[in-house]
Amino acid sequence: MGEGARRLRLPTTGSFTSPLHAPRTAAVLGLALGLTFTVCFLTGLLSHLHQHPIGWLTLPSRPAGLYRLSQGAHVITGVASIPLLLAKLWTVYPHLWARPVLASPAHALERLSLAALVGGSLFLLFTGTINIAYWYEPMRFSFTAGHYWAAWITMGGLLVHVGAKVTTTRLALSKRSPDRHGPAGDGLSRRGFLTAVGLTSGVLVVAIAGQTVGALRRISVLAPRRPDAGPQGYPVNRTAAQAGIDAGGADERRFLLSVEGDVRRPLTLDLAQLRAMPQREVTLPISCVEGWSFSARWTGVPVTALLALAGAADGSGATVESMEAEGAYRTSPLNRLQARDPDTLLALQLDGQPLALDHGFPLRLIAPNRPGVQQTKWVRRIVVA
Ligand code: HEM
Ligand SMILES: Nc1nc2c(c(=O)[nH]1)N[C@H]1C(S)=C(S)[C@@H](COP(=O)(O)O)O[C@H]1N2
Ligand SMILES: [Mo]
Repeated sequence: MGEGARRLRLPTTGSFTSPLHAPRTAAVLGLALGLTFTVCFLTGLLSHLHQHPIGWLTLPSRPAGLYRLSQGAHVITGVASIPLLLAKLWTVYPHLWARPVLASPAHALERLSLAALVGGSLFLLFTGTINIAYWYEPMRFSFTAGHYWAAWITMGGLLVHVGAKVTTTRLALSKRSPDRHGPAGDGLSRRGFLTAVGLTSGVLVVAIAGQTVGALRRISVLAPRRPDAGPQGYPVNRTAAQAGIDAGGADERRFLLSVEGDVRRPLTLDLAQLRAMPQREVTLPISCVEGWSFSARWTGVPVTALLALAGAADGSGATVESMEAEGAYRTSPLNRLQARDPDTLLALQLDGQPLALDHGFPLRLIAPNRPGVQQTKWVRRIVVA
């Protein structure tokens, strides 16, 4: 090895003299990544809490558009992180040649945390990206479980890394920093490099944000979903055909909704009876966990009215069930705040027209501040708990 290394002339950290590898460049990129990862982590945790509710924490049904904003921000800041992370790794890779490899137990711990940080970051950005691109083959594991645990591991690594680098970062960014202007090399300047990285992130953001920001939909060439393309002018995630629902299954004349469980008067209502009840109109978004969303006008029967009619106790929650035979989106929970919100509807209409079969005809749930996966389509039963 000694002979080989001498012949190959391995570099040392000192062989890299460009200001693009200097601590100041790493510090600027590190701060940007610290910000985007913190946004991703907090918005990701919120999404997790919606889908894995914990007993003592009842999520509010307001503000109505909060989940839309939060999950939209998750995917946008996540995508913006891709060029930032690649640039950061390139800036600091000369440290791979630092010797000795492990100087002390503390140093070994710091290296271990870096493995968690770098591995976890690459894993999160990769799995997140292929998920929103509908490329599932490389994932032989549950996306949410893998992505969720990787987020904790990454943020743990990030915390140790921030602790280890806070002094260096302060110094590198201060006015007195020796590498403030860097050695005047003849290559790309630090400012040029950081501008190029920032612009790449900006272009990616504009290219994807149209899946949730309507004004950008025409220029967002990478947006997996357009907010205006689909039946009735809105996108669909799983179609009725994919969910195994045919027009026969959703037959108007045979359709019956039941409200049962912990109620004094179990109900069975047909469509004529539902249409005869007082109707409410709300403007609410569908906000998919994948970050795309659209807002629309929905008309239907408030769930509170049905619960009152059935004699459910105040403060009950409920499970909403689809006529879909199986699948992860067949049912969704309404906590007591969501069940009691006057805007939580079983919708019969979208923008004044009967729902298209793909949007959940004859009856779908629409409720404020909720992930799209919980806006159950083809609703057949409400079970009060
Ligand atoms: C390109 C970057 C990223 C994309 C496109 C992305 C995408 C997604 C998507 C689509 C979900 C929803 C999964 C579902 O409920 O089915 C999600 C959840 C989540 N993401 Fe990301 N993500 C990215 C980066 C990150 C990063 C950097 C972090 C943490 C620092 C993170 C943490 C989380 C967490 C904690 C969840 C919740 C998982 C759960 O519900 O159990 N993500 N992400
Ligand atoms: N029964 C049922 N409901 C469902 C789904 C489904 O596959 N089956 N997909 C969910 C998902 S993931 C989203 S984002 C929204 C999308 O609603 P849309 O298809 O009307 O746009 O419906 C939700 N409701
Ligand atoms: Mo979704």
